[in-house]
Order: sequence, then structure tokens, then C-alpha cells
Amino acid sequence: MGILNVTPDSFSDGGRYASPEAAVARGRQLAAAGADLVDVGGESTRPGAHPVPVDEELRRVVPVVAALAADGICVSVDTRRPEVAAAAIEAGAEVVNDVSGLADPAMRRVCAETGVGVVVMHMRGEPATMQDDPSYDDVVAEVAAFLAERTARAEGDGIERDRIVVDPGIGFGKTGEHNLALLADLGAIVALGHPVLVGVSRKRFLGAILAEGGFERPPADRDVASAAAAVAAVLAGASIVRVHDVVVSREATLVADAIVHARRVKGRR
Ligand code: HH2
Repeated sequence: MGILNVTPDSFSDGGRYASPEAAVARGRQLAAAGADLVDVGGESTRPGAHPVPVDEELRRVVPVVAALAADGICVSVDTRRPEVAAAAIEAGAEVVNDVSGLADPAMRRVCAETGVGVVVMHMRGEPATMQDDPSYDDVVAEVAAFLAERTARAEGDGIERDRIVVDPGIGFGKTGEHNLALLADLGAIVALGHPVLVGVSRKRFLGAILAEGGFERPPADRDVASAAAAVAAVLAGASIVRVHDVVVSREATLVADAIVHARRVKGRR
């Protein structure tokens, strides 16, 4: 999944693709580089970000979704708002990526009625405050329980099980240690029985690991670290990785995927 932030303030690429023309060109580039789907978002959910008005989110997202879908590119829309999801689906989006885990019943209704794929992500709190001292007794068990509850609710509201992907929400109300625990124990999320999406690309905890090892790297220089984390996620059973640099992560995860496949084939012998 290639990341396309049509925003002025995203943490690593804010402002680069804020005009529709630049965004569409970037979306085409991501697809050409090997992204199986392009995730179009019009609201930053970085720590400390505040919500944008719904009209503004619609204005940013819909023309870009329409242009990419018209090219035959599989598009997901990264939104928490049912109005934006509905308009994006109308414009051709095939997947709704909701960082609130389909919290809004109206969002579940839109997804149920339109038959799209959904990504149900775990977030503790809201982006504006989620990094203010997040704490868990057992982060892996609590995130898994949250995702089990939200996917059951989605199914209860008419979203078929095979349309649901889950995501532990790396960096959303979590310390670096929480993020690493979730990646180390991703099997507990895979065991829920849904395809797992992991979004680690350029995130702060990678910057902290690099800094500790003597490498000060701003977000745009964390693509090797991002690919390493993506490989770890694939080896642990993730099916989709959400990335800024598609080429680097695609090459790295192709190798990881081949290893996972060889392991499964051997297991059957
Ligand atoms: N991370 C971000 C946004 N959307 N969606 C899913 N499913 N999983 C994630 O981990 C995830 C996500 C945050 O990253 P980014 O889009 O790069 O930045 P921003 O929120 O500042 O636009």
C-alpha cells in the first residue's frame, strides 16, 4: 500500500502533494513502482494533529481518488468520516482505511452498504493527545482484544468477514516499546484470522532506534529502516505494508515473502 497524503501537514511528506495535480502524479508513480493499492488521505493523523473540516477533506481527497480510479488503480481512502468515505467510494475507491477502527456507526453503514474492503485499525485516544503518556498492562493482548471486538461489531453490522483487514496501529497511542512489542508478537494479531496491515513507514520509533545507534535521520531518510520493519512484519505474517517508498519496501518484502512461502511449502512436506 503506497501512501499518498494530500495534506499540508503530514509528518514526512506534508505539502509535497497538496495540489490535486501533484497528488495524482504521485499516485500514478506509486502504482507504477509496484504498489498494489494507493492510500489517499486528506487529514494528517500524526501525533498532535487536529481534525480538518469535512468540506476541506472532501475537497482534497475526492478529485484525486476519481483520477486514480479512472486509471484503473486500486485506491483506498484513509478517513474517519463517513461522508468522505461515501464520496470517495462514489469516485471509485475500493477500500476504506479507518484509523478509528470503524468507531462511527454511520461509517460501518457506508461500508456495509457499498461492499468495499475495510481496514480496522487500533488507536488509543485521538491524534491530538494520543502520545500523552500512553499506557497498557499488556499492549499486545489489549490491541488484539480491541480488534476482535471491532471486527465482530463490523460483521454484526453487515460487513462480511472476508472484507475486513486489521491493523495494530503502530504509533497511534503507543510508545516505542509498545510498537516493538506489537511487531515482535504480531502473531497474536495474525491469529485473529484476518489479513494484517502494518504501517511503520518513517515513524518516530524508527528514528529513535536509529538515533540510539548513532544515526540521526529525519523522516524522509528512514526508508531503509522502514523496509527492515516491513520485512519483520511480513516474516511475522503481515499481508499488507503501508509505505512511503514503494520501491525499497517492495523489493525488501518480495524477499521476505519468498522466505515465508518456502517455510510454508517445507512445512507441508
Ligand atoms: N499511519 C498513518 C496514517 N494512516 N493507516 C493505517 N491503516 N495504518 C497506519 O499505521 C497509518 C494509517 C500515519 O502516517 P502518515 O500517513 O505517513 O502521516 P500523517 O498521518 O501525518 O498524514
